Amino acid sequence: MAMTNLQRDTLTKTLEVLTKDLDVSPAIIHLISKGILNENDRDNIIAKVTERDKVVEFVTTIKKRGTKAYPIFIEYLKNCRGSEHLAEELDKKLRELETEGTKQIKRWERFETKFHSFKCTHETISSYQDIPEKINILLIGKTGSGKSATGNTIIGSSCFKAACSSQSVTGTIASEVIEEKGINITVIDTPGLFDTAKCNENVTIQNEDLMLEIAKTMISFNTGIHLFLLVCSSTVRFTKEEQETIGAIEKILGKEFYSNCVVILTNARAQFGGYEMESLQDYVNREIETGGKFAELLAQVKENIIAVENCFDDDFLREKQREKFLCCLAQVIEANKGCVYSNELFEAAHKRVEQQEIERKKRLRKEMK
Ligand SMILES: Nc1nc2c(ncn2[C@@H]2O[C@H](COP(=O)(O)OP(=O)(O)O)[C@@H](O)[C@H]2O)c(=O)[nH]1
Ligand SMILES: [Mg+2]
Repeated sequence: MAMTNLQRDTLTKTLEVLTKDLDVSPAIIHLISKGILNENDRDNIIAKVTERDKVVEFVTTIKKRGTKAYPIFIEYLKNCRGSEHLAEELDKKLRELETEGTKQIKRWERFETKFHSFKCTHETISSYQDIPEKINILLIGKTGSGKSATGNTIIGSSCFKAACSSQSVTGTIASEVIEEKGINITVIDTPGLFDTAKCNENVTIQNEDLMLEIAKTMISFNTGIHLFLLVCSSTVRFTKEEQETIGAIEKILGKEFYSNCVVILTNARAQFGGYEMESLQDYVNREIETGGKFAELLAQVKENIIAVENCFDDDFLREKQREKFLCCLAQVIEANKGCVYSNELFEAAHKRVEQQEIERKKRLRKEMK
């Protein structure tokens, strides 16, 4: 079994003191006698020119030698005259990292219970057996809702440009592909749709042009869309503008899109993250009880809703959230039994947009007469 992350991190964090005080030759002999290192390893270590580089090579090598390597090395340090303090340093650092790790896990668990309203049957996406090997995810929503940032959370790096202002950064449709534990995930980011729900003629044309472009792009993907992520900011009230945005999306894509739709509430930390704040589940329950427009949307998407924090400044939280987020998405895809928003549906959407365009021109001609 591989050395644990905790053991490896301890060695990394104590490398400085090891390079100063470790006498590497007797340590190599001891670890060879215990079957941790071999002659080849010794030659590689000794071949390094400086003492410092020898220690670095030694530590790098034992990190790859399984869980037993660590306790055997510590035991050696404890029993080797003049190296006892190194054993103490490593013990101290390991305990420090352990406490830190426990704290981080607790912190994540608190966010996890707050951000998620449905249970996942597995803890990693690769455990979902009944999902396709290729998954297409399309991000839609208003500019500034956090589509690009959500795309980055899914991909796990800053591939999509997220804005610092409310201006739309994604000028055209952008897509990124990652391979996640044997599953190919394509994330498609779109420019701000329906930025203003005033629905004046220009905005309508912009939206329709964009939907045409999306439909065309989708038709070029031969597997259709598994998930539409309808991105809304959790800190922005679900106003008439939000409703109209969704209404306009529905008008173009058809009601069928709800079957593959998950509502994503961004900026989750500000809305649900605090100790005293309500959880996403409480929020959903409250909305359903009140029975407004948001409750209608929740019913349409079968209460598939996830809160996400795209701006965690902590790698651990980012990774944990990403893992969980991917599981939630896999869970929805599995529950959908692989059903996709197909190319045929996109073609129908495409035709609807074209038809709307013809009617708009007719209307304009009439008005000009
Ligand atoms: N604090 C916080 N800021 C976010 C979150 N998601 C997006 N943002 C910020 O909101 C702004 C708009 O995000 P962006 O992804 O560009 O929105 P888009 O126009 O829908 O693509 C950017 O400044 C993001 O950094 C989030 O979950 N938390
Ligand atoms: Mg964007």
